[in-house]
Amino acid sequence: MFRKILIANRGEVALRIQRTCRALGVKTVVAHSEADREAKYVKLADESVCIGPAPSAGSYLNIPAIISAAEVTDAEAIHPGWGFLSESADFAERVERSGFVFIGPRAETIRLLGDKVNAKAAMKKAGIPVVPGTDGPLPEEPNEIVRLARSIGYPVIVKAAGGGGGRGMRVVHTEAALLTAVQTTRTEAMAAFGNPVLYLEKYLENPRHIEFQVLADKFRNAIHLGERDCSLQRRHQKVLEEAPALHVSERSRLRIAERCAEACRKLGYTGAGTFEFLYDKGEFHFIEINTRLQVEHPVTELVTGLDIVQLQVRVAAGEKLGIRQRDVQFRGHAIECRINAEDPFRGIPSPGRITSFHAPGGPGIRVDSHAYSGYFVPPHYDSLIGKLIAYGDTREQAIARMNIALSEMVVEGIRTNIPLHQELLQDAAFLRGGASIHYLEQKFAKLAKAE
Ligand code: MV4
Repeated sequence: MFRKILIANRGEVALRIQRTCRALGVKTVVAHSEADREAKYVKLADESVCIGPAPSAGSYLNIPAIISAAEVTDAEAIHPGWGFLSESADFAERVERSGFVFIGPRAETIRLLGDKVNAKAAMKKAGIPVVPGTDGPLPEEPNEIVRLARSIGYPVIVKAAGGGGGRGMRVVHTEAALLTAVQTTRTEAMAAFGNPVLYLEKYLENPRHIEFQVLADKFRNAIHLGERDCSLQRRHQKVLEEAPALHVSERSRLRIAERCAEACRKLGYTGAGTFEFLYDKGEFHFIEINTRLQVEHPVTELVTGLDIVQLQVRVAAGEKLGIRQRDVQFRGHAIECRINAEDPFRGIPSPGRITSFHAPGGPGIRVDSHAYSGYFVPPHYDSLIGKLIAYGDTREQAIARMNIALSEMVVEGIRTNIPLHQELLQDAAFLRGGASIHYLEQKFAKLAKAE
């Protein structure tokens, strides 16, 4: 096991990684920006190094500064958390070349799968159902593009190979709009990702977003930890996630999950990963894979009883996965509410000083948060201040526990989206389960009209 790990991230995930390191007896270094100097999780770490100014370009995205911090503190491995450099193949490569272990997949795997055209091709080859569309990059020739879109059938969606997570895509409903949309998306893709490669897919009108968690070691052992339903989102930001996914047969969930694990073995994937699917009319369609730990990993931890961060660290240290697929037991139901410092119904960030903070508790309640009374939420980063995760033997019990937890929770001095979660937990479509990725945006639109 490592002696010391450097955490190249901030906030909630920096604390989450520390907690696992402490359980493993591993020392921690937090690399932080000037804006995060006073945060309690920074003081809680064994060591801390200021790596630059508040804007992340000079700190959390500053590769030389992070590597220097690992050198001066004599850390052995670097955990990138989520966001920032967590899916940067260049970062992973420079970490390894500098003699440290990157806690995540190999740089070449991140590079391959970060290109969505390559990722789709690799998954198709590994036996995973993908969204119907072009089998490679979109050609430049206009007649070819028109022909491909016709063969897929409208509506289609133009996506950038370098995009993902909702960036660099455009829905096209008619042939008349196709070529302009392709041109605009190509220009944007070049500017945003330095990569003009595009691809086309059939646009699925009302799908759910269901993703599968995998873990793999360096000996081609791979397991899946089931799925999460992450359909409730707004502007590509997830709001509430749960496991297991409702109204999908166990047989079809396990079939896809097993294929994801098998794809990891074939690809020589290592570490934690998430396969994202659109679920539409009873079928799963792969869209992309995230090669990092995800914000919503706790719901999977609660239904499996496993510590995903611990397993991530262990496999990075070269240990074999101690768990076989048949050892993974799924039990109960878990729901996560993301607590953001924002105006609840308009979704505008609300940074500032938290004057009073009280975390809920009780049976089946987990709070993952770096916030406390007196904490200043900096305006420079995303507005996530923590997560409330409720577990129950049944979904009904998890919802009941979450309602109590939300009513107990106190955050004063800033606005939060707690009222939105309280509203959502009473919502008939949420209670039925299986709402689509557009449900929450539509609900917001209705609420705005009613005002
Ligand atoms: C799609 C789609 C419909 N059809 N692809 C958005 C984020 C990126 N991960 C892929 N996205 C989508 N791709 C096809 N062929 C709809 C979306 C989409 C979406 C997907 C997951 C979660 C939320 C979403 C919100 C809007 C659109």
